[in-house]
Amino acid sequence: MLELNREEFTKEELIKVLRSDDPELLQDLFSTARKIRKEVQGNKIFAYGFVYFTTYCRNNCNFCYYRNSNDIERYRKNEEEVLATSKALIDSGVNLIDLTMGEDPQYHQEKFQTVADIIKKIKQEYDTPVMISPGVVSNEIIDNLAEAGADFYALYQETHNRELFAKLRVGQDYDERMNAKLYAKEKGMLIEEGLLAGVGENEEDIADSLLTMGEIGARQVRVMSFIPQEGSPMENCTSPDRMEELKIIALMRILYPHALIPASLDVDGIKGLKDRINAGANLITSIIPPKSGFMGVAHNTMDVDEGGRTVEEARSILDQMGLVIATREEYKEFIKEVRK
Ligand code: SAM
Ligand code: MD0
Ligand code: SF4
Repeated sequence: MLELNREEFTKEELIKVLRSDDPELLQDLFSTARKIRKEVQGNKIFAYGFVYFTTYCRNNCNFCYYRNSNDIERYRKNEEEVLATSKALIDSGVNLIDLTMGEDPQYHQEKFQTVADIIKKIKQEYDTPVMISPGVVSNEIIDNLAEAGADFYALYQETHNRELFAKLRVGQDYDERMNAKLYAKEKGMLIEEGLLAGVGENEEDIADSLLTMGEIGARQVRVMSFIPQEGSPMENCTSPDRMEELKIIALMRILYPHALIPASLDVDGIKGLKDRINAGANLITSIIPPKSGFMGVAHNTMDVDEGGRTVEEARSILDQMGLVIATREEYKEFIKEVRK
């Protein structure tokens, strides 16, 4: 039996847990993860609003619906629309706004000035933390985004196996992506690292990713199960069994007790919330206002217009679990501690 209640795991031990289907070990894994979360933040869970404001993208990631070659309807929202949706999300009780985009050539051309202006307004007028998920951008743009006040830079490697990376993020450079993240950290932003489950990785790859997340100093770490996308090269690949994602969430919690770890509503909608929180996640992401015309990523419309991806809906589920959504002030306090 592995001893789970500790922060240090060797790579071999991680692999052993990832390979195990021993019910006793798994029960122990999830209850240890929950216990650690409770020790760190009691019954509080954080919540992020998701604002995917341009779905144009120059890249061709094989797993993604929004890849450039996919013949789909796209949108690019203006500053006013982004601010209105952000404000609605803040009023509904989210702790942070995640400004996400495809790698839209138009924003690159104007050096992200519009994005920097939006960040400043959300920070100054709405007094709310901001995460920026722009894909790979130049150091100069990172400087501008940091200066505008962005708190978090999210950029997921998806895997730390370079060969697999090349198959997933076709034509993109592994080091360029990693270095953008590290540069953002150097400039004072907190960084989020992430991986995809079910894209051809093995247990050793996952263990490498879990350890790398800590080595690069990521303060938010995520895993999302791959969802096949219509019209993409991986359209006919199967979505993995969710146990893989849940085990990874629990291992991240045990390895990194203070990390922000999302339960993303993007993978299985609101019905997937409980299992992910029970695996040790401490943050709900991909909250999107209904009927706003903004989309998700992996499941781009699931539960959105039905009002399933709202703070209110999440709150009622957490309530049954004896948990509550933290206030913005509590979240700010948390990241202040994390920064120390
Ligand atoms: N375009 C930016 C980028 O790629 O970094 C930011 C947004 S991108 C849409 C955010 C993340 O969504 C990806 O890094 C990937 O982890 C996740 N994602 C995209 N397609 C997915 C899919 N089919 N299933 C699960 N997750 C997916
Ligand atoms: C989420 N759909 O949190 C969002 C997205 C980008 N920073 C996050 C993948 O699940
Ligand atoms: Fe573009 Fe991001 Fe999708 Fe890749 S994952 S195609 S960079 S939107």
